[in-house]
Amino acid sequence: MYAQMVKSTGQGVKSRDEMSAEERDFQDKVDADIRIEPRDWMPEGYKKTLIRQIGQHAHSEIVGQLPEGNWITRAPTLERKMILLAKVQDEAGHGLYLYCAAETLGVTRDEMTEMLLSGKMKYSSIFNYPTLTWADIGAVGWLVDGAAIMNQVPLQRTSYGPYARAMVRICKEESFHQRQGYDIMMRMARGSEAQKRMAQDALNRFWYPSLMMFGPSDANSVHSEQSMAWKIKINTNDELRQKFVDQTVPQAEYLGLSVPDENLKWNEEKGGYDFSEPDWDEFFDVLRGAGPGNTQRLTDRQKAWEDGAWVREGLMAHAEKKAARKVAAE
Ligand code: BYC
Repeated sequence: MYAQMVKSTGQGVKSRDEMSAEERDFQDKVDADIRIEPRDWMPEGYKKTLIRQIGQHAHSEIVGQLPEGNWITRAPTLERKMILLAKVQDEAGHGLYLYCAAETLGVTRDEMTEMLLSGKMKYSSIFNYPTLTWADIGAVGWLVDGAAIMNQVPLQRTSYGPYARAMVRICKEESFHQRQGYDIMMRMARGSEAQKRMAQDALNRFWYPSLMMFGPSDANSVHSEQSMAWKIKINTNDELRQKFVDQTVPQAEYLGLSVPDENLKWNEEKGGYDFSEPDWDEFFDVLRGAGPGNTQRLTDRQKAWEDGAWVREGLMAHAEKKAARKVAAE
C-alpha cells in the first residue's frame, strides 16, 4: 500500500475554489503557522509527501553512516576516532527520530526499510560517493553536514509537528558535525604539502555532489510548489543551494583551498556568488541507481537487515511472552 503512497504527487497546487471545506480549513491552519499533529485531519497528498520526504531523510541518515563508519578503524588518532564514532552514532539517532516521526503517519519502520531495500524509496544521492582518504571525512563533515544544516534549519519550522520537533535536536548535532569536519580540513590544509593536496582533492570530489544534495534546479523540481504551499518545505532547492555556496566559499578561502569552479564569481548586484551548475545527468544517473556506490550501499544495508533478524525476532518473542503473561494475570 505504501509503495503507491511514495510515488510522486506532483500534479499542481489546487486553488482555494478547487479545495473541499476540509482542505480549506487545513490550508488556513498551515497559512497561520499552526502545527499539524498526527491526529489532525490532513489531505492524503500531504501525508504521502511527508512519508516520502521524512522516510527518505531517515534512510539518508542511516545509509549516511556507511561512508564515515568505514573510517572509524583508520582514524589517525584516538581522539579523532572517538569524535568520528560519536558522530556516526548521532546519525543513527537521527535516523531513529525520523523513522518515529514518519511512523506517526501510519507507515511502519519495517515497511520503509523494505521500500529502501527494494529501491522504491530513495536516500540522499551524496552517500553514493566513496570516501577514499582521511581528508574525505573532513570534506563530508564540512560540506555534506554543512549542506544538510542549510536544508534542515528551515525544516525546524515545517508544518508537521513531529518532523519539526525532530529537526530541532538534529540541527544542534549537525552543527557539531560540521565543525568537526572543518577542523579536520583545517589541520590538513595547514599540514604538509601532501596533506594539503589531499584536502584539495577531497574538496574537488565533494563540491558538486554536495551542491546536488539540494535536489534538482527549481525548474525541474516536481514537488517544491505543493510542498511549499503546505510548508513541508520552506525554501526552494535553488535558494538553499545559493545560500550554501555563499556561506562555503569564504570558508574554502580561509582554508587556502580553491573551489573547483572557473565560473565562481561574486555578483554584487544579486549579493551572492555566480557558480556552475552540477552535472545534472550524473545526478539523475545516481538517482537511478547507477552512481559509484549505489550497489555497495544497498548490499551493506541488506546484509545489516538480515544480520539483525535475530534481534527483531528475540524482541518480538519477548514482547509476545510479556503480553501473554499480562493476559493470564488479568
Ligand atoms: N538525493 O521535487 P524534488 C545527512 C529526488 S542526511 C536523492 O525537488 P523534494 C547526513 C526527490 O526525492 C540529509 N534524491 O524533491 C547523514 C524526487 O524524487 P521522488 C538528508 C533526490 O522532495 C549522515 C525528485 O528527486 N536530508 O544530513 O521536493 C551523515 C525530484 O526532486 C535528491 C534530507 O533528506 C537527492 N539529493 O526536494 C552526514 C532533507 N534531491 O521522491 C549527513 C529533507 C531530490 O519523487 N528532504 N531528489 O521519486 C528535503 O528537503 C527534500 O526532500 C529535498 C528534495 C530538498 C532533498
